[in-house]
Amino acid sequence: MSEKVYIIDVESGNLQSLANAIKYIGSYEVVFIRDREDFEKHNDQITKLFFPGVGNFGHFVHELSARGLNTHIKSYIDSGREIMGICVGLQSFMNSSEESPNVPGLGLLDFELTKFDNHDSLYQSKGLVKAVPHIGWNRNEKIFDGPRELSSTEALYNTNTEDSYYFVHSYAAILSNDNVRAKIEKAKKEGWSFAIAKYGSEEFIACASYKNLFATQFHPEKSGEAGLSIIKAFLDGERHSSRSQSLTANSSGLTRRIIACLDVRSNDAGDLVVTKGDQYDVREKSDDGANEVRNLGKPVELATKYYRQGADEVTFLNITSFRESPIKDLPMLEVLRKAAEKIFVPLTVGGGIKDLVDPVSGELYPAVTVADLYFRSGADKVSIGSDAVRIAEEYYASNKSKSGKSAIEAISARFGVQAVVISVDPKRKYLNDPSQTNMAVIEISDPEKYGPNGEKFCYYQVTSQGGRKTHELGALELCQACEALGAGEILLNSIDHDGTNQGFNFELLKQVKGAVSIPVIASSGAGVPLHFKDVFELDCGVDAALGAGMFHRGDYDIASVKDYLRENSDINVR
Ligand code: 1PR
Repeated sequence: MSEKVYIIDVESGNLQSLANAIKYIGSYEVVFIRDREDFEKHNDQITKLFFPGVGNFGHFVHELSARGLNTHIKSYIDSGREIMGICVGLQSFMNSSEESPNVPGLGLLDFELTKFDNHDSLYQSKGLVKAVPHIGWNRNEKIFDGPRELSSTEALYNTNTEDSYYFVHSYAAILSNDNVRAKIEKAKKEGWSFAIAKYGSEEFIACASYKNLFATQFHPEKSGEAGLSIIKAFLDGERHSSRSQSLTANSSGLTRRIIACLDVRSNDAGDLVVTKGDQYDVREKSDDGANEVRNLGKPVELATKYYRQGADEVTFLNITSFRESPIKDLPMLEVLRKAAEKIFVPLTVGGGIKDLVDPVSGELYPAVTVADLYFRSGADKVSIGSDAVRIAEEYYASNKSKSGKSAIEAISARFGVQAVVISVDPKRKYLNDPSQTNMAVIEISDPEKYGPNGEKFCYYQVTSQGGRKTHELGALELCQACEALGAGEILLNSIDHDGTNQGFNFELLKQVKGAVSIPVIASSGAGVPLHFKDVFELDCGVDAALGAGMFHRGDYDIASVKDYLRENSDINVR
């Protein structure tokens, strides 16, 4: 009979991935504990409890107490049984968070969580702004078992200083001053173990452990094989482990992410396929006029292949979902569910995230419900395209006031800013004179790049509905509005570069990256590994880069792009 493992579920995000990871590791049965009654029903049998959370600290802690779970969790810990906290789970063990003033945490650790600082001297010295949230793969700088620092061949529940793990958070227990450092030293003497990681020049607690309690700020269930081995060590009760030799470590710090993107839609036979357009046109040009949708393979198969090749994230864009309700779009949910059973890196899904009215019943499904459906199927982030344009237009029309009701605000309030990506589909619009628009204009420096009529200026005009509808709004203005409303990341496409294999759009990337302080993913135009080197060496500090066609056609695989970066640059990759 399979052993039962329990997960606290206060509906704060993608818990399916954790359940999938546990089932992948061994023959475990996963039971979700949603409230006090569930806890009381199973209490006597629980010996391994996972305590995961994403999103807003206050919302999470409030849900724990509203569901009558906080006192049960505390007495469970006091009873000496094993518990593993993840992300906001770890955070809730602290006293409080700047994110939600006046909301007390469980108070097991005497720290206050604070927000990472955009104005970090390490970034400023290179003329950059540090993107917050801290999203991506990072390493532990040091691990302490009590006061003793572990060597590079030792590990705490397999957590070591050489593998990279997936972090996604804006707040942390940051070692900001002597007072906080003194608290860490005191806790170490009392028997607490800590892993310390670094974002820019800010050190923070990446793991904490005391007797039967172990907690990580990163997501082991999203950290590939390295993360799965941590969950396994916890399940096996292996607190101390050692490696026969140390691994070949990456250079220190946050890595640049390589993302594989799969544009998914139904072909003319009704099958869900991965497709890829040239400047958003996904139909083959054929002499017989059939012009079928380009079919590059099956979504789950391709995504799994990219995971095995070392993709840091996988993005699915349901490129025609604006025509139909995703509530009815069950094949796409099935794609996500199946992908999440085998892929243990972050999954993003986009397409049709907005308030929806069911065409048959007339019932309203708010965007947050649509997003919840995707999170429950295994997504870690949702990407909003067309609706973000509408929301930004409303934001400017109302003199930058926030209604609190838009999809961006509602989803980030419930699931955290890190869960909301904005997918931008801009197209270059040439201008003779900057006064022709109110948008921020770029002066084109290279005469060879002047417009067809010698235009020396341009701006990037946003589109919606897969490039079909243009709007009197610039990419920069769209991204700034979305950041103000609570978006956590920008996926910056370029219709001009999409499918051209000529490299990323530097002009656009520099303009947008210089105007926001959330991470920006470069997208559109990658054709060879050199293009990734070029975009990461760009002086604006792009956080991640995405490729589609070059991977789908098999021109290059993800591992060969990373090998190329390791061999030909100082760019840090996982
Ligand atoms: O508007 O919220 O329903 O979301 C729809 C989503 O589908 C948006 O994210 C939009 O970008 C995307 N989309 C809609 N139509 C298309 C199309 O191609 N006809 N795909 C489309 C956009 C662009 C990139 C692509 C990169 C890299 N795909 O994601 O993967 O350009 O390509 P490359 O490396 O081959 O150059 P909503």
